[in-house]
Amino acid sequence: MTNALAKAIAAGEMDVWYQPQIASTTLRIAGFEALARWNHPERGCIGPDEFLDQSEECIEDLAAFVLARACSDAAHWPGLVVGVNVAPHQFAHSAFPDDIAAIAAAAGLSLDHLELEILENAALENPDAARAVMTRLRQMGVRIAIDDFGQGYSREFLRLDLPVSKIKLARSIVTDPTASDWIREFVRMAHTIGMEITAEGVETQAQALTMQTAGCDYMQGYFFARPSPGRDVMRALTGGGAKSPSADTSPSAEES
Ligand code: G
Ligand code: MN
Repeated sequence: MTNALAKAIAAGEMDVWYQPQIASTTLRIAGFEALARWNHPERGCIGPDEFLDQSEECIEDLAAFVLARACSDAAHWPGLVVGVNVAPHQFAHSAFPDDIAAIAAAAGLSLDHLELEILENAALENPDAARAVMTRLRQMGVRIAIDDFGQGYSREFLRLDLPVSKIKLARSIVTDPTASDWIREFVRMAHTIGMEITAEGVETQAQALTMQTAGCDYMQGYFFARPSPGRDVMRALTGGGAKSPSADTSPSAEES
């Protein structure tokens, strides 16, 4: 018995879209985050926020589908990183690194072009297990990003010194006008232990400038680009650089 989500995958209704991650210093595209999109026959194109909670039992099917598709799409990109969201219980499996290696090899993607995004809570739930899996993955060349970071405005995470490549600051922090001092100090501390920082959910020119000034290495959000289908990615790559937060243009609200 399969549920609606597994059926949607089998019926070809599930798709993977990509949102650019912009390097703050060059304002060029450094990589893309892969995001599941369901072309629902009645509800239209919907994201995981709208369908995931009813489909928990098939999350592994979805994760495997997104991972395989993202790896095969990214294998055609010129040296860019693809970020893929990983479900907490996937990450808790000790066989997970071997699964990743097999999926990337089948897709023809070099492992150093893959970045796995893990929620802060999932990493903190069992830091020892997380450390073991992260260490294996890092040895294989895979990058690890902590997703949706910082709801508690805590720096404790850095003290764990997990083998993490990048921390993605949650939109709730990025859009908080009082958070810039906290962010600047957090970025400084993260850099001293070799971690990079992405600001997520950047929607305005003012936010982009603040994140750039605070030292964030990458920015992602509607100000730069909305997620778009895989076929549009190559076009974006050949189209050159990204929108500049210091350019004299108003923030874009247009769809991609
Ligand atoms: O949890 P995670 O960071 O993986 O979630 C990414 C989600 O955030 C995607 O569904 C994406 O469409 C959405 N998103 C990306 N950029 C922005 C933004 O600038 N504003 C808002 N509100 N959502 C965004
Ligand atoms: Mn993510």
